[in-house]
Amino acid sequence: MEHVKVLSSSISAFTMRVLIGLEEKGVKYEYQEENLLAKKSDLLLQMNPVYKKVPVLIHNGKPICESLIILQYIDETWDSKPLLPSKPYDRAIARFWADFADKKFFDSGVRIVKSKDEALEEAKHDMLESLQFLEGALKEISAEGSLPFFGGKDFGFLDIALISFASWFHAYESIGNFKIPFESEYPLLDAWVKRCMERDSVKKALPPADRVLEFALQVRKIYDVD
Ligand code: GS8
Repeated sequence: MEHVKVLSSSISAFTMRVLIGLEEKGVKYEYQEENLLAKKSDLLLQMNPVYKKVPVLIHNGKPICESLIILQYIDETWDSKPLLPSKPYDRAIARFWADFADKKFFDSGVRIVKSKDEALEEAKHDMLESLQFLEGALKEISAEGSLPFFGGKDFGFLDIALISFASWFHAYESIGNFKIPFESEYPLLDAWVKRCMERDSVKKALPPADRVLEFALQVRKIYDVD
């Protein structure tokens, strides 16, 4: 009997990727919540001794770490319904933008949560710039919006990698005291977010926006930002 366990945090966009991936593939799993602001479990430290972070996927006792690597592992292991595109070029592009989201978009989000004044304004500017790049990527991949997803006609790897961050938009906007101009500036992303939110896998994995904000405010307090 196969056993799948996820070491998780409900507010972690990285963890949400893994949950959506498993759900899309119809894989049953055991869920273990980690309290990131308190003591990490011995199991997490043992399974991810390098980074000590969630998510970790434990498959038949063996750990896999790093959300994008886990998502690719899920895709290769349960290959009924592919998440990555079939052509090498399309796969490379999907991986490129997922990596971009982690390096650029996520980084600006962390800076919004942990900064104020000039640094906060800079972080907000960088986030809007990242969204502009993603709007352009979606325009290209979706043939000007005629296909519904970053995966083209199907919801796939890059959709999963990106949609998890939508759960943090409210926190970024509240802390940054600004409104991300989705409708006017990023209309394709706006429609795409709404479309993804209708999927059961996404609905199930994404936490309520106010819970994420509460967590972000706790982080801000710990870092003594204000
Ligand atoms: C990032 C995981 C991560 O930052 C991935 O899996 O893709 N590159 C990795 N996990 C955070 C929670 S989400 O912000 C985490 O576990 N933090 C605990 C800590 O830093 O101690």
